[in-house]
Amino acid sequence: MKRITRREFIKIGGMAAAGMSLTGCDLADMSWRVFGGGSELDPRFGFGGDFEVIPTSCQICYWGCGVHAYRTEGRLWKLLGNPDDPLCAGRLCPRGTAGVGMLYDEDRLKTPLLRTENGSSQRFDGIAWDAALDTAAERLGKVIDDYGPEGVAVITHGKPGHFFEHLVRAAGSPNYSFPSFSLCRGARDVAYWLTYGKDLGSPEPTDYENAKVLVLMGYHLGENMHTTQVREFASFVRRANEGDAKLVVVDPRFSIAAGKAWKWLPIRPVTDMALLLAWIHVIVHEQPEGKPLYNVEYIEKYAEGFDELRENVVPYTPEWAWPITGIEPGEIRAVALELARHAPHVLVHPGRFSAWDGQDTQRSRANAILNALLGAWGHTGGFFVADKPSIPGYPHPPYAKSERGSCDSGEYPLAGIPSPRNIVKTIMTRKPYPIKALVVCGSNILSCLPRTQDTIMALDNLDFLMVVDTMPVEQTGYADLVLPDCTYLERMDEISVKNFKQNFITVNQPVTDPMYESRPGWWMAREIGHRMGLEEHFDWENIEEYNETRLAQAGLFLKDVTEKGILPLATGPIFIEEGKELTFKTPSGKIELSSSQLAKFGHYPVPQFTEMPERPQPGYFYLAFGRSPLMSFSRSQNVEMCAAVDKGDQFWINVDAARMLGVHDGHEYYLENSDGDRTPYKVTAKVTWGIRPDTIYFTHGYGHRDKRLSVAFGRGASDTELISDIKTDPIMGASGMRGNFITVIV
Ligand SMILES: Nc1nc2c(c(=O)[nH]1)N[C@H]1C(S)=C(S)[C@@H](COP(=O)(O)OP(=O)(O)OC[C@H]3O[C@@H](n4cnc5c(=O)[nH]c(N)nc54)[C@H](O)[C@@H]3O)O[C@H]1N2
Ligand SMILES: Nc1nc2c(c(=O)[nH]1)N[C@H]1C(S)=C(S)[C@@H](COP(=O)(O)OP(=O)(O)OC[C@H]3O[C@@H](n4cnc5c(=O)[nH]c(N)nc54)[C@H](O)[C@@H]3O)O[C@H]1N2
Ligand code: SF4
Ligand SMILES: [Mo]
Repeated sequence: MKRITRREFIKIGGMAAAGMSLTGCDLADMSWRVFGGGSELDPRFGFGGDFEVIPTSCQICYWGCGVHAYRTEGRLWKLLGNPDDPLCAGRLCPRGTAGVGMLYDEDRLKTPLLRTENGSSQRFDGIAWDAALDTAAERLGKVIDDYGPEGVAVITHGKPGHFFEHLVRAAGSPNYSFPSFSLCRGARDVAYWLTYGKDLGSPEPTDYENAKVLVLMGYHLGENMHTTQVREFASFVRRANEGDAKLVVVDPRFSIAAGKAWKWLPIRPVTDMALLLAWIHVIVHEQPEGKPLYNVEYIEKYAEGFDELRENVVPYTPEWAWPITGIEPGEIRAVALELARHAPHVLVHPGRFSAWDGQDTQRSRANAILNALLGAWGHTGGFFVADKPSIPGYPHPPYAKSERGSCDSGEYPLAGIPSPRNIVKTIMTRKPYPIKALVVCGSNILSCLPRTQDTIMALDNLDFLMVVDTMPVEQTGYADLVLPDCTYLERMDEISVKNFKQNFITVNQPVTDPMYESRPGWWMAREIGHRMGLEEHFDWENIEEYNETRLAQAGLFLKDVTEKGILPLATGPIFIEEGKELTFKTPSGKIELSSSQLAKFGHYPVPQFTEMPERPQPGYFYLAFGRSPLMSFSRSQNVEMCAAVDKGDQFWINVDAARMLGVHDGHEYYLENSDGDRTPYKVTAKVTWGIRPDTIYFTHGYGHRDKRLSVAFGRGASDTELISDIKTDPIMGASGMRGNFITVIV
């Protein structure tokens, strides 16, 4: 990775000791707390310990499961699922349980840190909060004076990032961005919004618990660990084992889910669009039993654009798709027939991580269209349609309109917000205008953004980089100011209004006081806002008042949420079978099989297939990546309990491919992409038949380089550092990350 000169990466040795004491924290006896409590000690099963139980909500990923935190002698002992929570129904995933380890992680950021120059070297000094907040306000204010409000940008994910987004927008900048959009599910959500007038959001409104046929395409449930989905999936698999349902898994790798499947279709990577189009072709053009396979009544009642769609997919036969995808026509037809036979109680899962190959909105459109042809939207076993609860936002004054617009506003009118990648590009190129200050909160931009080398170069162009984080992840080493957020277990955040089968409100609340000198992000944003003269936008005293005010607008009280951690809301019917009337907020008021919006903006209104022009050279492989069940993105690798169990720091390679290259199971190797970017550490080979010979797989979030992360440092590879070839979606700017080829250095 290219190192820079001006913004020197500050290593552990460069950190001054001031303010680094371990105030109020005794970590010596932590291990028994993490490892010791077996289920026989679980207070829920009768252990008579002296515990307080605090209902809160997990923020290790953004599913936001309800948690019961068990506290004893002022310390957190255990985290269990809140049985009243409609999402987790009382069971957390392993990452959620490991929140104890995050709270008591000794490597946490402990005090505000300021970059200082000392002759030719730079270092961090621990500074007091007042000085840190003054510095933040002054440096952000200076960039606004010199370059206008658009010169400040923010990249955030989850809570409390929202308050920093608010800070930057209150200051007049439209440059706020989330990795959860254009690096994750944005393309899928735009596609569903174009098709049904409603995005899928999170949690997804899928009902595979009741599906008769479930198709997972690049969606590796069981490794991808959102609790609700795994629970529903387990119940689906039970039915499948009893012969009542069928699972189809499309994945170049024999995933956990593939192991439960009726059919595993090991597709050639990034050719899923061809498979979807072939399924659509069969469903609208073939009549093996003498009648149409699509849901004629449903399409006539709810959809428009069918003729244009039918015309469009004439060439996309299973025979056409076979050489592209590697999946035989008989297999393609068998799945299409099974779907049609059980429609509308079927689901071709829309997936979540959809930033693949530059045709992501169109591929997700093909998925949305296929589901519409089967009538899945609104039916049990397909998608439920729960109206969103209306809890107004905080009534702060409107944001000033930016004259210049966001840094990519002209480019992707259907996206609504700029992509993090375009913020980085703008910082690098100063086009259309300079961005000179960046705030990062709750996102790890060196792990989530492809072309790490660009990101690091861009950081060097900034006058001010402020990172709000809990851990000394590598990006903090490039910051001018590092602000230590407390963990979700030490603070309250903004309420979450969840739109699910049962709508509800939840909130996280402190289980312990903030450790060390850490403080809640909402407090930092408010303090900085006041120092920047934005008091009108921060006219609340604290987070409780903020939440109270929001809830009062809907006649609700915060204590009703904090008491049980969950406040159920009226939901109404969610399936056609229950009397749900379907309406669609598309321009035509119908499901748009042919999208008028896409046509308006000069895109194909119906999906077309464009093959990725490159294929791997001999000795190179498609780079596939995914989740480890024990890890949340790049954020739990330093939790000892997760690291002790996880085998995510391995790469999968096919037996034949390994033999060809001379790679041996269990041995360690460097990985390198076709641009010569190499992993900094060796990674262990897992030689297996469970992956296509043209593909290498490993899990995302590894390859931490900062020595201050004593557990994570030096383990595994970073997929991000190997992704140099970004395939940008022309419709909404997703940064497609599945277009790179890699090899093993033997
Ligand atoms: N444990 C855990 N669970 C999580 C998260 C986490 O960090 N940890 N994060 C959550 C979030 S935000 C998201 S977005 C989701 C992401 O989870 P998913 O939406 O499931 O996405 P990925 O993790 O990218 O999926 C990887 C799967 O796709 C396969 N794959 C790779 N290339 C292709 C291809 O071209 N075609 C097909 N058909 N398959 C391919 C891989 O082999 C792998 O099995 O997970 C969520 N759940
Ligand atoms: N190469 C590659 N890139 C990807 C993906 C991939 O699979 N491969 N997945 C994509 C997807 S689906 C997503 S959703 C994004 C996720 O991208 P990010 O949201 O950037 O995810 P993380 O890597 O977990 O980074 C979270 C950061 O927040 C910090 N943090 C944790 N808790 C707190 C807190 O309470 N407060 C504050 N202030 N900080 C906290 C962590 O220490 C970490 O530095 O990445 C995307 N990028
Ligand atoms: S799925 Fe796991 S990590 Fe995510 S919120 Fe739920 S318990 Fe926490
Ligand atoms: Mo994501």
